[in-house]
Amino acid sequence: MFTSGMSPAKTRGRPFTVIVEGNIGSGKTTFLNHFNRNAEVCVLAEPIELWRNCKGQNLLALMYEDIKRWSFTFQSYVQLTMLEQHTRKTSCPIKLMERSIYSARYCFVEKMLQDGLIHGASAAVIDQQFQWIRSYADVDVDLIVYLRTTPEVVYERMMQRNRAEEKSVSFEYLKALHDIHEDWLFHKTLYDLPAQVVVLDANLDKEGIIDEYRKCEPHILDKIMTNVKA
Ligand code: TTP
Ligand code: MG
Repeated sequence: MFTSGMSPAKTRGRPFTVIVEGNIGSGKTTFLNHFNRNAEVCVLAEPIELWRNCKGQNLLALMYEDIKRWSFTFQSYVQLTMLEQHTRKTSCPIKLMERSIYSARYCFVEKMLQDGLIHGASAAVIDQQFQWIRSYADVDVDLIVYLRTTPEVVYERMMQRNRAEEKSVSFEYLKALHDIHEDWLFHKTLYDLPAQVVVLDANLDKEGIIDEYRKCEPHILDKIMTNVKA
């Protein structure tokens, strides 16, 4: 299941940090909820409510209404809110996050760049901020869980979920995002990987997915003792 070699966990001074990645609708929130009942795990769901309400402004809706106009504003705010989650203090030995500054930059800004939906100058500013954050803030992670799906499955789920802001998201958009996630996390040909990757089959239905999630438990929960001792 591991697709890259083990690197020593950098657990001193911060929790063992796991980021959960995968396409829109791949089940990241469901995965987090599975681990939420564990007292040792600090679960940080994606700050989507902040994106929907930044001082009364729904940035997520604005972004989908006119991506070219709002891509920079939206991605800047995503980066800030992700930084806040990466650096949020917790007394738990394990931190589980939905997404990260890495996927915001490597998947979403990447997609916008590919499509000419973000100006090169705007992407450059996001990159400079991203590089500064990586150099001066502790946004290191210890494990990436990749919820691997097909674009067909996530498109179906997204339609069923029916988030108001996502009505305009096309199959082609999800397919392209899928390819980017694959290149980054599976083929490992796009950008760097901040930690080793565990790949799960997230196409499974509700019953099957719990067994698949359980496969991840040792990789996450066994870190409790390691981290307490560190
Ligand atoms: P996701 O981050 O994929 O979260 P989700 O809740 O849809 O995933 P899951 O079902 O697996 O829990 O996407 C949330 C929305 O925000 C989606 O419409 C894509 C958008 N988004 C961006 O446009 N840019 C970004 O950098 C991020 C992180 C999300
Ligand atoms: Mg979610």
